Amino acid sequence: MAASRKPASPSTRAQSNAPKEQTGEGGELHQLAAPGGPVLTTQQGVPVSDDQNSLRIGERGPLAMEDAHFREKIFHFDHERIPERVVHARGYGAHGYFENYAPLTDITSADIFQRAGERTPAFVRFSTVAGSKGSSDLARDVRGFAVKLYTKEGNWDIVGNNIPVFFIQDAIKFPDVIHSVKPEPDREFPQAQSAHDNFWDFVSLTPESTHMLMWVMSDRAIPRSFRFMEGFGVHTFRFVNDRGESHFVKFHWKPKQGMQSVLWDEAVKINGADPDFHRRDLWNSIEQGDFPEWELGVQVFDDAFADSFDFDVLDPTKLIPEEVLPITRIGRLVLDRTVDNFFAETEQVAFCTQNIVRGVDFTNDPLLQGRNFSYLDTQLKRLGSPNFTHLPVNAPKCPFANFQQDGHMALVNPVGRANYEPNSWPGDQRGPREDPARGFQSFPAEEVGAKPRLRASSFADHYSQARMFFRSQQPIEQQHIVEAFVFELSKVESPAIRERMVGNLRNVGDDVAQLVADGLGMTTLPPASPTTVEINDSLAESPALSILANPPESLAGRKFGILVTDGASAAQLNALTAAIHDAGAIFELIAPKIGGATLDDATQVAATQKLGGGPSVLYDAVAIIASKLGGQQLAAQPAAKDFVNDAHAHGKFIGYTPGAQPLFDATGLTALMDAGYVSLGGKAAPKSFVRTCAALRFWARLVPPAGA
Ligand code: HDE
Repeated sequence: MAASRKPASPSTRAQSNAPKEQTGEGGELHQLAAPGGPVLTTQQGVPVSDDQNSLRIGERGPLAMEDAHFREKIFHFDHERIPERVVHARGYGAHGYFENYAPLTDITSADIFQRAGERTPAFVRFSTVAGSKGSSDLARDVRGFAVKLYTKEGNWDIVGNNIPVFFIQDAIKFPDVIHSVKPEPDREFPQAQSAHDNFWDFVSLTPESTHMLMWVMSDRAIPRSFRFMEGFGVHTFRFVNDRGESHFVKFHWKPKQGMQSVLWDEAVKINGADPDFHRRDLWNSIEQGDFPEWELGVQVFDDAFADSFDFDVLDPTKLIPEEVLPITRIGRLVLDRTVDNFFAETEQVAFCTQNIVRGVDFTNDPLLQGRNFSYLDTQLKRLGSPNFTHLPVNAPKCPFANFQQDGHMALVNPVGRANYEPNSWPGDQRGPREDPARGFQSFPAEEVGAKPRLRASSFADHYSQARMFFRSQQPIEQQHIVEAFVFELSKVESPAIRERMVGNLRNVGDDVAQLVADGLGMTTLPPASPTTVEINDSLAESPALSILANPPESLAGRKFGILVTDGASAAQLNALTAAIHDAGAIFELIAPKIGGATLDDATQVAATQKLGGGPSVLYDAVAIIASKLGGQQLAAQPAAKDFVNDAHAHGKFIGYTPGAQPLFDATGLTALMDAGYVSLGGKAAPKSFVRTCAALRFWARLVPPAGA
């Protein structure tokens, strides 16, 4: 795998000045500038002689106001923050490119789709929705999947999520759903959690959220990595071709790495062990040259399909099953460059749903229409100036020119006399003009009707697809959904809210409602909530909606945790790491001490984690390569016991050498060892262990015995 390379940072703290020594008042040496390195200066370029002490009157006296360096430094520090995003505050971005497979001229005039093999630069930001900027990555939540494509005819933002439907049907309810999920306003907790009264109060009173709730309670809401999740444009958009013909289109991002999620107990523990689990994973994989990749898929359809489909294609609480309308893969998105500066790029990137290009257009999805107001508005608040488009991450990479001018921090300042058009100034003084041939065209959809404030009757079915989603899951996935409802509703203090939610779930299915009610200790099943339309029970299952029904093709990109001790077999360790490498996976060594271990052939291996700092929840599979003495010592260490206990409880594959036996004895696991435990003895064993791990979990261990 080739290592990634970053181009030199466009801006730098370094100026080319002579080397310099800085000394404090008493002549004490604080810092030696590297030979040829930069001199520290103020923002005005004045070299600083002492950055350790402020100017004062007398040795122990007050500070002097005239200390401009001190005041400038503190002033700037005081203003380092910009408002965090009101939603999707916690996120992580990376650069890459989109590569188009084949010309789509028939269907869209979008320039990006006109030529086979052409690459368009891209920036992607993944996020959680509810938590603050510093919250943990493994919150149960929807993930944002926002893609900015710097096309030759302007920037196109596909601001999507990892779930293809949404909580609400009308943008006017967005402040309500978000207020309800955020920390409660009087107490400002819980952080980054939907498991509290306000959220469940709102959603139980908002039946249109039921389909989305099924997704959010499913494993989709606790992805193993950004790399292992799907993305969706959610709304129905339009593709418009050169002849002005429109087709409807839905966008999908399909991860080449396959889908994978963690278990809820793992999520909770990962949040403690590594709150940056997802961002670290993305950063590391790109830095290691293992570039994450998604294919862009489209479902393209016409009015006739829209009219015949079971639901309104403008309703963002509905999806079109792949089995009903297949997805065509039209290109790939590759992330191959980490950011140079988190603030400049990931924090200041401004996605706007209204950023579309010629060949793409909106539909009347009321959520999309509302978003088109919100995003521009929010960027002005966050970035503080209409000139946020001048920031490098937001600026188009194609030429751009207009007569907009001035404002805070204008970085692009046109020269010349004309700042209006039409004008009669000659030649290059006249400035830009429209291009009727290549300019953006809105599809001239016909719109007629009165101006009511209402919800279309075609949006009224809130349960049929929720039921279809549940039925499309594998039994273990259904079990996880039920457990998530039980967990979340158990955090709800008000019994009336719990009952109302179970009443809604009865419309998804009495089976799921009963299981949740049992989990909550309800003695009777509350009555089903009233529905305005009949639930369509004949929707076919959609296997594409299940993660487990669509396992990854390989182990590539997965991570092993290998616990080693002093005296462990070098041959076994080397055979295992070679097999992991061959599978395109990676590993970390965990040792009782961070200094590493001395193997039986006297080689010294460095550890990535100290035992306790690298719990098994951070890995997809684990192995214990221990000497006899090493295993006995591990058996006395709580962190080693947690390592194997958790690996067992989470259905992980566990490779082991005979030295690990005392640890299994000490934890009581010896009696529970199943086919998910693989002995690493024997020449072919490491390879076959790694092959076994491709199943990602030994699911049989997690399925409760029948009748339990
Ligand atoms: Fe957003 N959303 N949203 N949203 N959204 C924002 O814009 C909003 C919705 C999504 O990484 C905000 O820049 C309204 C659906 C992503 O920077 C804000 C409605 C979907 C991101 C906003 C929705 C999304 C945002 C906050 C209801 C999936 C993060 C900061 C109509 C299709 C982008 C910002 C990033 C961010 C408003 C619903 C996805 C306030 C009013 C549906 C991925 O403008």
